[in-house]
Amino acid sequence: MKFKITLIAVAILVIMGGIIYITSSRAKNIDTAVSTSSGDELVIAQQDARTSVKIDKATLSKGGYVVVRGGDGRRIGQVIEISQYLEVGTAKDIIIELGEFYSYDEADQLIAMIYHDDGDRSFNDLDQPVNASAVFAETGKPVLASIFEHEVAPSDGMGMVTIRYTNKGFEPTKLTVPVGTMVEFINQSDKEMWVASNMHPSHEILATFDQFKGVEKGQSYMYTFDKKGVWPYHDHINPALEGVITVE
Ligand SMILES: [Cu+2]
Repeated sequence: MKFKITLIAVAILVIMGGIIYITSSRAKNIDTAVSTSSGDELVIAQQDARTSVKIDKATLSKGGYVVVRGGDGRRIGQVIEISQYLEVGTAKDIIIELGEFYSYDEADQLIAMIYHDDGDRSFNDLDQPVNASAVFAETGKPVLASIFEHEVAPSDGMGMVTIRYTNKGFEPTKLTVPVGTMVEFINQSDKEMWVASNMHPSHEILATFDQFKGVEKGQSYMYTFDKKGVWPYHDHINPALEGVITVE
């Protein structure tokens, strides 16, 4: 009799333990689901943002980056600088140095926003911007959704110019364009193409002019030249193949 009662008591304890375990692991799953559905957020205090941008708090629902981009108040501009890879969760006090190649302009309105990594932990054009996370770096105020609608439009009536990348290299190799021109590099070669600003391998002459990865035949890379100057570039995979774009 005593043995039976003990057995029943043990059975009850095991069942209750199982129920508690299942309930708590379910609760965990629910938490995960909530945090991945959205919840990306950037918190920034008012600042000068001339040489660096300080992010007080970044909450990412997926691993990724905080990216600083240019902007003129009407549309989003180039990527200027990116943070290191950030894990899911909240990171505090991230300082993004804009680098010596960024020169402050009164008209600039820098925008900080979260990008979700595509899984390779290196920043490239497969990474998805979280537009709703975008804030102006100087004020910390949110960026209106309408600004993103103009993101891919070529600048102010200027046309798009195409450079072909063939097995012989870039054609034309020398090109002069007005400031604000979008240039499309199309890979028509049998190899991968990775367009990047000189000097190889650091690419610092025009640091934002960098494809950040190689693409196959048929794919292209677009870049808007919004800084005047002479910008030599090369294929990062085959650096002997070079070209130069003069922006006037
Ligand atoms: Cu290179």
